[in-house]
Amino acid sequence: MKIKSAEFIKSAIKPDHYPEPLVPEIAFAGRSNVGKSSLINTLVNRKRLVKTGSTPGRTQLLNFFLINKMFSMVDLPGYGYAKVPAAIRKTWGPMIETYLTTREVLHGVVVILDIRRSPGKEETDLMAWLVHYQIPFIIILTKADKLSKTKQINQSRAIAANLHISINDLILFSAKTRQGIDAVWEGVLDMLGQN
Ligand SMILES: Nc1nc2c(ncn2[C@@H]2O[C@H](COP(=O)(O)OP(=O)(O)OP(=O)(O)O)[C@@H](O)[C@H]2O)c(=O)[nH]1
Ligand SMILES: [Mg+2]
Repeated sequence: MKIKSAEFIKSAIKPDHYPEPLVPEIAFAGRSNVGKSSLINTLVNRKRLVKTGSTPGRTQLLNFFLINKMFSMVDLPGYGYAKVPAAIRKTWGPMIETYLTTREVLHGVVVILDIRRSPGKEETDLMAWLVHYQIPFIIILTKADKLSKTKQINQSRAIAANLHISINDLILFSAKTRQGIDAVWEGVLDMLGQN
């Protein structure tokens, strides 16, 4: 995918603040610190379009980015970070849930898992929930560079078994080496109906 433009549009919490629903949208979801923002930066070839960081809970709002003036990527706040104050944490679930259930231009979700971890309850709940609402999604195993090739395969097998899916339904990715970037783009364009 040739990126001609990638622009930050706005941050939002409530539907009133979302951008006008003019273009199809793809949302990026996953635990805090898993690498959602890094994945977006890698996909659009920009080092700092989206803020990333070593402090989990960096992204706290829904952030909308317009790509090639054609579709949007929405960076969702990470779930499951205990150190975020309870008051903020309580608004996160509803904020993400409202977005996912009401956004008419949402075409699909990129669910991001850390290749080194077994999926937790938040992750399996999210995917069950996406299935329930018939929202298309793809699953990325990121930070693949942290494991040897053999371990990448073993971990993918274990995660696929855990999720009761085929290993072919998992896309291995690294923001560091750019491994898997074409496969991620293919999945994203598929959800946008552009393949
Ligand atoms: N080695 C390696 N590090 C990564 C990769 N992706 C992200 N990271 C690092 O992981 C940390 C978190 O990355 P972010 O992209 O900010 O994660 P996030 O999911 O957006 O985090 P929150 O916004 O806090 O939910 C940063 O220090 C990144 O540099 C990857 O593929 N490989
Ligand atoms: Mg982030």
